[in-house]
Amino acid sequence: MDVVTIGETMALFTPETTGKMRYSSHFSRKFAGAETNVAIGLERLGFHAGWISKVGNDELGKALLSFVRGEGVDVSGVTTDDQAPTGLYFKELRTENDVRVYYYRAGSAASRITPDDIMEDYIANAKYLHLTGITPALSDSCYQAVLQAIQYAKKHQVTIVFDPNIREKLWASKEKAKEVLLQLSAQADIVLPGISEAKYLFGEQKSADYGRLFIENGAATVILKEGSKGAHYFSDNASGFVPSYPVDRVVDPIGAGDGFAAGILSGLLEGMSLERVIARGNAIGAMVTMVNGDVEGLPDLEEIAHFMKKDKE
Ligand code: KDG
Repeated sequence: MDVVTIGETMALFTPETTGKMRYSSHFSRKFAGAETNVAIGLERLGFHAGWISKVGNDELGKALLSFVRGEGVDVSGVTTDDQAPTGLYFKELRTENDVRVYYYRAGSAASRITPDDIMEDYIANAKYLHLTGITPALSDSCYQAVLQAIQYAKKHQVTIVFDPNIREKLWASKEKAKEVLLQLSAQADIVLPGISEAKYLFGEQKSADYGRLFIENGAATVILKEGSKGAHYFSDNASGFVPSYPVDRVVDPIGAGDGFAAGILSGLLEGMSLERVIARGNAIGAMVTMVNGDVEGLPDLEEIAHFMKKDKE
């Protein structure tokens, strides 16, 4: 396994028309979750990812599992919970610049992931452990499961990549969110915050100061995303900025950060330089925004090469 990830994937409903969702009566049903977005992104690029989760013993859980399996992700670490349903998520595309998400996931099957669901061998056999700040926000048992995974990763020298993915709706308070996300950022080798997330965690600072603060907090490498502009990187001995790629039209920005993470992980697995790794992450993030759905715009290697080359012409 190249990468193992842990988290919740939900049935995603998107209205077929834009505007206020209250007037929509037709929805398309897709599946999405930050962690499987990354895992599917990696599979498209020719790598192998495994996903640890729980789904409900219901129709959406079965469909979700076969969708993720069908994309090539290893789902042997996913169990079915008879006591709780698969979570739901609605994505309201009001306008191009106003996308809102609504969760119906409290008490979902995935929120019942526990440390017992984390298999030591499964983590030990991966090269990277990908974690997000979403999973620890789902419940205390999910938080404990994440800590368990970190412990196994450290024991077996598996590199930890952490994307804070701050979802304020899921946290009881900003203080709790900050405490947990800083704790997890400190455990990670590579942290992938967005600039607004860095601000959430450290207050208003200059980009270079965010890099320093994450490194002082414990990370070895920080890749700070600045949306459509590109990303800054910081490590003990290097720092820089890699610009992003122009986008024809943003259709749906949700999932771009996960595409970015898939690009970063795939580039690292290929042994690329940090600058090339980030260029690929930027390109995939940009490509994801041009397609409706979290995973539908994730490219394969040929598509990504074409997109990156087009920008140079
Ligand atoms: O990054 C995209 C995710 O936000 C989306 O897939 C839903 O996992 C999700 C979440 O918890 O917000």
